[in-house]
Amino acid sequence: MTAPTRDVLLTCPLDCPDACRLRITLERGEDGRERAVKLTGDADHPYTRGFACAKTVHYPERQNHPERPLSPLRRVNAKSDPEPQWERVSWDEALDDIAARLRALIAERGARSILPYHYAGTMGLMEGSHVHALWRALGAAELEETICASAGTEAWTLGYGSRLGVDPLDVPRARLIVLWGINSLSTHSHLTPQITAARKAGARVVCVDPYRGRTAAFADTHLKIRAGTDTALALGVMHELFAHGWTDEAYLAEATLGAGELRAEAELWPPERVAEVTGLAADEVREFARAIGTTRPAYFRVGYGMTRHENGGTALRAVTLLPALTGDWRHRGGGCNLSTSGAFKLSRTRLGAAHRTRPDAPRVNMNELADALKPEAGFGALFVYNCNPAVVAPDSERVRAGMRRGDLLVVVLEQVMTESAQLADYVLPATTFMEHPDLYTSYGHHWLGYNPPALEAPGEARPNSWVFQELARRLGVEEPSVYWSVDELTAELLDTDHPFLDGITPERLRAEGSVRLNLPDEFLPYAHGAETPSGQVQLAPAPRYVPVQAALNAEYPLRLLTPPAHHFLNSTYGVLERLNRAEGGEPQLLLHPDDARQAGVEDGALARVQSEVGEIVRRVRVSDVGQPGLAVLEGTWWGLSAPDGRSVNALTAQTLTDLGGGSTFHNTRVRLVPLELGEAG
Ligand SMILES: Nc1nc2c(c(=O)[nH]1)N[C@H]1C(S)=C(S)[C@@H](COP(=O)(O)OP(=O)(O)OC[C@H]3O[C@@H](n4cnc5c(=O)[nH]c(N)nc54)[C@H](O)[C@@H]3O)O[C@H]1N2
Ligand SMILES: Nc1nc2c(c(=O)[nH]1)N[C@H]1C(S)=C(S)[C@@H](COP(=O)(O)OP(=O)(O)OC[C@H]3O[C@@H](n4cnc5c(=O)[nH]c(N)nc54)[C@H](O)[C@@H]3O)O[C@H]1N2
Ligand code: SF4
Ligand SMILES: [Mo]
Repeated sequence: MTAPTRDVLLTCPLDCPDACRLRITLERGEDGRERAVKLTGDADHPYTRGFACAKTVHYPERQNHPERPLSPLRRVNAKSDPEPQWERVSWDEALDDIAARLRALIAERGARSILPYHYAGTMGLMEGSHVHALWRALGAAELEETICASAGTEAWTLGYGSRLGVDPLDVPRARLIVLWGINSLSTHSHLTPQITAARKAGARVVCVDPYRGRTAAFADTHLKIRAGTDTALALGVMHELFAHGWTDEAYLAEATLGAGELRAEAELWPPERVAEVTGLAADEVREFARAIGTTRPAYFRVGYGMTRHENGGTALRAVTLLPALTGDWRHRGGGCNLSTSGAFKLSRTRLGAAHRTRPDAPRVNMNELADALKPEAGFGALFVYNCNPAVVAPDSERVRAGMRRGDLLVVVLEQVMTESAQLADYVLPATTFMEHPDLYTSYGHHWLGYNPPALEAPGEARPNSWVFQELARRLGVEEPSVYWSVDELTAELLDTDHPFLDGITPERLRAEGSVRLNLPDEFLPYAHGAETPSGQVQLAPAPRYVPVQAALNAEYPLRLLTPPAHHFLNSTYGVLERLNRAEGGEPQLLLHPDDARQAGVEDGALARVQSEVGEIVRRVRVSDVGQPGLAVLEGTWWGLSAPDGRSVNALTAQTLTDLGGGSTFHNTRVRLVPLELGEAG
């Protein structure tokens, strides 16, 4: 007899632009409980088009993982002991004790000595965003969520205001597609069918990336740019656009401010100078500019990759101004996309109790967690959820040392025993997106999603919101928004007159599950101006190319990129053996043959990779994917998969970007030292 099954449709909660509509098969076991057994994409969703990515198809395995924490755990040995030992405790015991310790801390040093640490493990508006309300109501430290998108966001905002972009379903109309600093085949895989449709209709695809990853290999042309030099390339393209009269003067006059200043800066960048800085050939620059200047519509898809350098905000701003010069914003399918999130004009004033943010609360840039965990910074409690800082935050060895402090209360609310959870005093078991209701926006398309709870929570797993409300009660928090249900939050968020949300009621959202924003059929967000204070696309001040301070030198001759891996979603799937194997079983360093010779390491050998911040050991793969001087380590693997048990972020620094206080994960300079024979690492 086959077990009874049913299918449910849910939005993927992960930090990925695609926010897919998933079809999940649930099967009732002999114990009477339903479990997810299969996951694919909803064939009826116009953007998801029936497929899930190579990683999330395995989500059920992650959810049903035998080592998933299903009850609160209290650490019984010291955090300095590398082998954690746990005892199971009840929710009441855990929450009573945590609340008592927080109360004592608040009495002694104020709520400002509590540091919440979170990012986008779930993109849910309730479980990801609104749950911060507790900390604001208490007056805890305010975490600046800068690890990913803040440099790009600020750069975009300077030029255009809020982040609107080309409708992804219009991409097949483009005749030139430029994928600039984005590995979209891995990180935004549902754009691929749109690009392929454009290509079938004659479009050319150009990828600008320092190394030949999946997307560069897929493109018709790969511009193998030297990392951190995109501003120079963008200015060089502008030079050619102005010189050949390829700019759209009518658009510049009507919709932009500052074209004269930008032109003066671009005149300093003839292709020969660009070639020197970027390592590309002058003719490659000319040819690229000609394609951009003479092909309409041209669609630019930019990613956050190019922003993860000291000068990354400016780089992104320079690139995103190109479609304003060509007037592409007036052509359906033309323009640019960094993120579509600005189109979700929800009423956010009380989301996460933003209205209760205290101007005097200490602010912590999340890229500077290593510093914030030094004893002298004064924090007595760290509360981690939706995030795995021991692996993903820069300077991760110092982060781990801080978490091990005996005088710091560390609570980790998690679905998995991550390396951060291993460093906790308390691990609290969290539910997954199939087990709690939530609402989802997207940063790659225009559908708003609602998920009902599809499965009963296993064991004692609880939603973040439940945990925070239980703590709030124990701490005497009165702020009403802390206690909202998903229905109350939905009503609040949809309580707006913005035309993009016209006709989208909570009832309709719950009934349909996935609802397209009420955008005009022909969505040309910047055809006549922008959402800046002037109402115009802001071209001034002109972006200027500034070389990174961490310049390569004899001591540190290699630039290290650490971009996402195809089979991972940040560190979310690190627990799955199957996906670790699909990525090659261990993280491997891609290195140019010239550099391998120079360093005296051979293909397949282990080597020490040293930066100014730390050291790791990795196996080397010799390959000409990039220019000489470039090294690549794909994926934020769990340390335990590496030969030395260390995370790649043992090498990266807290250095911030020029705009937005962002992370600089691709900015690291390193050197290689061969590992002596017989040396274990
Ligand atoms: N499979 C998979 N998908 C993911 C993720 C994942 O971990 N795995 N993570 C998700 C998240 S949180 C995010 S933020 C996105 C990130 O995805 P993307 O926006 O694609 O950003 P990155 O992958 O960091 O970088 C993209 C590309 O930029 C290149 N790059 C690095 N430095 C430079 C530079 O100076 N100039 C140029 N032109 N290119 C440069 C890198 O080599 C890389 O190929 O992906 C999301 N999707
Ligand atoms: N070297 C290097 N480092 C990087 C990057 C890089 O390119 N290179 N990328 C950076 C980027 S772009 C980002 S966005 C960050 C991402 O860093 P993180 O935001 O830490 O993302 P994940 O590693 O996916 O970890 C998210 C965790 O949240 C948990 N989680 C998911 N849903 C829930 C829930 O409902 N409740 C609770 N309590 N937990 C939940 C998951 O189990 C998972 O362990 O990493 C950054 N770090
Ligand atoms: S991770 Fe991204 S591509 Fe994969 S299923 Fe989720 S939303 Fe879709
Ligand atoms: Mo990210």
